[in-house]
Amino acid sequence: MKPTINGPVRYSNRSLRLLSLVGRLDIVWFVVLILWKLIWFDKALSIPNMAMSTSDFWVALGAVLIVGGWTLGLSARWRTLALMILNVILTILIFSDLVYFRYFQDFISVPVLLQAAQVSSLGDSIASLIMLKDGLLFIDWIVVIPLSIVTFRMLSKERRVQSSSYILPGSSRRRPKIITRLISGIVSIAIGSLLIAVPVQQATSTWAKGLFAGHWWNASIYNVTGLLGFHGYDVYRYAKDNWFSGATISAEELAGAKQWFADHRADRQGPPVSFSKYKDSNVIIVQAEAFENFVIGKKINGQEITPHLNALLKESMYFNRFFHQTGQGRTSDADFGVNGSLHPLPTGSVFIRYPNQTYDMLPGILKSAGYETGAYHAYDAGFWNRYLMYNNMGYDFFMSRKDYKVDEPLGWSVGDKSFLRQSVARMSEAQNPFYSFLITLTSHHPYKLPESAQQLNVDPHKDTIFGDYLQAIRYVDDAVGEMTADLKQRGLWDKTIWVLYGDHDNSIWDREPLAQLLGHDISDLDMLEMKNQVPLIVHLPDGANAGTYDTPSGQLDIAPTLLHWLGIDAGDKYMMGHNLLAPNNRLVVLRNGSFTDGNVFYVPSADGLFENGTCFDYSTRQTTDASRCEPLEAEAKHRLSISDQVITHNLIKQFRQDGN
Ligand code: GP9
Ligand code: MN
Repeated sequence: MKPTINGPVRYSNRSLRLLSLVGRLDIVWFVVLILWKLIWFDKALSIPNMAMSTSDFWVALGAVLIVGGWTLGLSARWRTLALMILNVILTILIFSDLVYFRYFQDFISVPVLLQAAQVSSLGDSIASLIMLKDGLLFIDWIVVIPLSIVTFRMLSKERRVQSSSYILPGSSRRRPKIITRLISGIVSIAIGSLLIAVPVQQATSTWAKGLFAGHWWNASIYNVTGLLGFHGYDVYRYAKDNWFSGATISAEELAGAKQWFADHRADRQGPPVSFSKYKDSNVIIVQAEAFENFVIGKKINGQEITPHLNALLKESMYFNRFFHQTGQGRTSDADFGVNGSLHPLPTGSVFIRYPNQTYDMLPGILKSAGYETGAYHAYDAGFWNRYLMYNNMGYDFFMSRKDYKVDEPLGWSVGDKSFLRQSVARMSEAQNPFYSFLITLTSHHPYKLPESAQQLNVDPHKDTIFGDYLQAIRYVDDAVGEMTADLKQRGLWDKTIWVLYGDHDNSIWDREPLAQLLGHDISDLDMLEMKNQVPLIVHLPDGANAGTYDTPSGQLDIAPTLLHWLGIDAGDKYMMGHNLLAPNNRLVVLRNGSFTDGNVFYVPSADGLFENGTCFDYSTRQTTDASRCEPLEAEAKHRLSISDQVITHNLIKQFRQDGN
C-alpha cells in the first residue's frame, strides 16, 4: 500500500482496490437495500387498497435519504460503520413491524411499547407469525456486515498512515472535505424532506384531508407517510401529546376538577329503590353503526323500517331524546363516552391519543366485580387502536375480525347477522355473569348492500344514499331480531340487561328525502336533532320500566345507570354522566359545545363567540335570543374542559394516588 499526498490510498492488490470502491459506495447500497426492504415489507403486508404507489415510493426514498443521508457528514470510515448500524436497526424494525402486523394488523407505536402486556401477549404466537421468506430481509447482512467492518478497518488504517505521514489532523487541507461532507449530508436531508413533503401535502389536501387531525388508523397514516414516516410521526405525536403539550395543570385546577366529581356525585346515583335491582345480571351493549333515531317507528311505503326494534319497544325503555356525544373519533368516541362516561376530545380520538391513561371504565369495573368481559367487533383489531385501548379498559378478550368466520361477507366484513350470531355463541360460554360490548358494522357509510340483502321498497329513493341507508338499517334491525331470539333460545334474555344505541349520525345532510319520509318540512332544529340524536333502547331482564322517556340524555349517562342497577355505586367513579333514572333535569353537553337541558338547545358559532351562537327554544322550536341559553353555557364549557383535563393530564390516576 502506497499512501499518496492528496488522494485516497491506492491499493496495489486488485481485489482490495475493488473492495475499497465497493465500500466507498456504502450510501448507495444502503439506500437501495433499505428501499428494497420497505417495498418488500409493503408487499408482505398487502393491506387491501393500500399497495405502494409511485408517490409512496418517493416518500419511502425520501425517508431513507433522511435516515441515512446525515451520515454523509461523517468521515468515510464512520459513515460506513453508521450505515451498517442503521441497516441493522432498520431491518429489525421492519421485521418487528411485520410480525406485529401479522398478529395485530397494526404497527408498533410508542403506546404499544408502553403497554408491555400487549407485546408480550404475542408470546407463544411469535413462532407461528414468522415465515421462512422473512429471512430475505436479513440476507444482505451476510455481505454488508463483514464488508462494512473490513472497510472501516481499512479506512482507519489508511487514516493512520495518512495522518502520521503527510496530513496533520486539523490542518487546513482537511477543511474543504468537512465542508463538502456537511453540505452532502444537508442536501441529502433536504432532498429527502422534499420527496416526503410534496406527496404528503398533496394527499392531505385532497383524498386524505384531516388525516393527521382526526386519524383513525395507523395503517392509514402508513399509507401516506410510509413505514419510516409513520414511526417518525408516531414519536412526534406521542411527544407532543404527552411531553410538550405545554400546559400543566395547577393545584387549583386539579382540586377544582376533583370537586366537580364530588359535587355531582348524586347525579350519578339513581333512586335507592332500584339500586342493585339487577345485581349479577349479564350486560350486553350493542353499539349500532350510524344508527339515527328518526327511523324508529317509521314506515316507508307501508313497511316498517325497524319492525323488530319497534316490537321490542313494547317491553323496553326507549329514550327518544338521546344524544350521541362524539367528536372526530366517531365510533371510538361513542365507545369511550359510553364505557368511560367522559367526553371525547375536541380533536382526534382518545383511543389513539391516550390509550394508556387511567379511566373508570365499565369493563374494568365489572371485571373487578367478577364479570367476564368481552369486546366484539368484526373488523381489524388495530382500527381506532382498539386492541390497545381494550386491553387498558379491562376486557378479558377482544373478538376482532380474525376471530370471526366470514360465512356472510357483507360490506367491510362479515355481515351483522353472522357477527351477532357468532358473538352470542362466544359469550354464552361464560361461566360467570358477563359483560359484552358489541359494535355492528354493516350499516357503515355508504350503506350499499347487495340487492339480495335489500328488503324494503324504498321508492322514490331507490339507489340513492338515503334509500341505501334505510335498507341497511332494515338489515340491522333483522340482525338484532335474530340476536334477541337467539338470546331467548339460550335462556339468556331474562338474565341480561340488553342495551342498543347508535354510535353517531349517518352523515347524510339532504333534507328532501327526510321531508318526504316524515311528511313535513325539515326545520333547522329538526335537522340538528336528526344529526345529534340516536336511539337508546334498554331492555331489563324482567321487561320492567317499559315506555318512552323524553327527558334529554346522552351516551355518557349509560355507564352510571348500568352500575346503579348492578349494585355498584357510580358515585365513587370519575364519570361525568347522569343516572338515567334520576328525576332531575339533565344538562346534555355535546362535543362541539352544543348543549340542551330539554328547554333550550344551543349551537355554538364557528367564531366561538357566545352571542353569535344559535339558541333554540323547545317550546316554540324557533330560535330565541342567545341570552336564554346563557345560564347553561358556563357549566357546559366547564364540563368539557374538566373532561379534557382528566384525559390529557391523567387525572384519575392522580386522584387515586391522592388516596381517593
Ligand atoms: C370500523 C368502525 C367504523 O371498525 O369503527 O368506524 P367509523 O368510520 O364509523 O368511525
Ligand atoms: Mn361508526
